[in-house]
Amino acid sequence: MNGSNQVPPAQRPRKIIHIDMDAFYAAVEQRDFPELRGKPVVVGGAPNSRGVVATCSYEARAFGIRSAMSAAKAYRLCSKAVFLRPRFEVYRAVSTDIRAIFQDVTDQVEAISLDEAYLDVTASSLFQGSATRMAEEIKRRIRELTHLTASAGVSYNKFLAKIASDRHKPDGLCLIPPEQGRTVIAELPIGAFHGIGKATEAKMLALGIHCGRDLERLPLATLTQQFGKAGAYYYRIARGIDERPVIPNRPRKSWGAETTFPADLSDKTEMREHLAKLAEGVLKKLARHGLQASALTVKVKYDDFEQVTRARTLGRPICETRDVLPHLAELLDRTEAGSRKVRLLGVSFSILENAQRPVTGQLDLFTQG
Ligand code: DCP
Ligand code: MG
Repeated sequence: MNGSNQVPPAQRPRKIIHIDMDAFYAAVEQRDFPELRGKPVVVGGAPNSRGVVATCSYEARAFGIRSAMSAAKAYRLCSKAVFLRPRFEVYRAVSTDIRAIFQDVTDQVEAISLDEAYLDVTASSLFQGSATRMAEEIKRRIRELTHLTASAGVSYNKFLAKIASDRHKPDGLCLIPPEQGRTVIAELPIGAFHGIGKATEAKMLALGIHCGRDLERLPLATLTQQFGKAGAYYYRIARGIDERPVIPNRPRKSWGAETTFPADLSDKTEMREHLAKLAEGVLKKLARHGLQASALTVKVKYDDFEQVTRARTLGRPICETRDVLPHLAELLDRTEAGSRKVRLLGVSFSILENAQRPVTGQLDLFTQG
């Protein structure tokens, strides 16, 4: 092999993908309530409250409504917007689904929030190592599984991958290759730098720094003098250097689901059915993550809000819902459910291990088509 143009791994640029869902909470609401599609939708506090906007649909953004704005101001900007309270359980469920998709690509996943994650795919050989095609596939699978769109950015570090995912929103895919990194940063308005907040932006503008190019002109000493420790970060970012690693989130030790009922339950058969449904949902999720559990916990909240849990370890992996049904029933029997009314039931599975699954099971998702 001719080694002359082979770059040693440590110097080879990394391949980082940043994924960010579009108008996340609002898009989930428009998905679940089709009558909201095409309309300005604001998710957050009530317009007549002191609450704030968590997010809003793109239609609402056209009126100038933004995240973190007071709901009252959002109402002034667009009184015909539909104002909704957030449904966090639904957003969390979507988040779990998209994280499972990321895990199919690599275990080097750092989730930043419910709707946002960085993936380091440098070592991944899927699609002959094409990070752009991996990002396309992730977007396709997110759409298929959740009926929502995500935007993806591909670059050689976290800073640029995030800039890239923002560029072609919504439903965007943008690659910033190493040779373009510095140009993109040079042209970037200073307020668009992630990590530069409103106060720093104002200070930079006062110093005559309007874009990346202006920032790059300043010597390190001036930057640290003006901005302290952050100065060194700005100095490097201005040159397209960001060595922050993708730090995979620690695996969770347990997974669960619970339901609060609109009316308290007193019938145990009904309770067992609910537990079975909850267990089935969680087991499906575990399977998608390639995980198996060997212990389960049932949670019961009585109508007076007192809460108890009952747990059991089965010395073997749990795969099928039908295997856990007798245990769910037994755990429920060890509570006072039935003689006391129940307002909430929950099931969680713990002691997770990676399921033995064939490697091709993972690759299949990507080799077709
Ligand atoms: N969020 C929030 N409060 C904020 C910002 C965001 O509660 N100040 C929530 C609501 C968003 C979600 O986090 O839906 C994701 O935040 P993003 O910044 O990614 O915003 P969106 O996904 O809503 O829109 P975009 O399409 O710009 O990513
Ligand atoms: Mg988003």
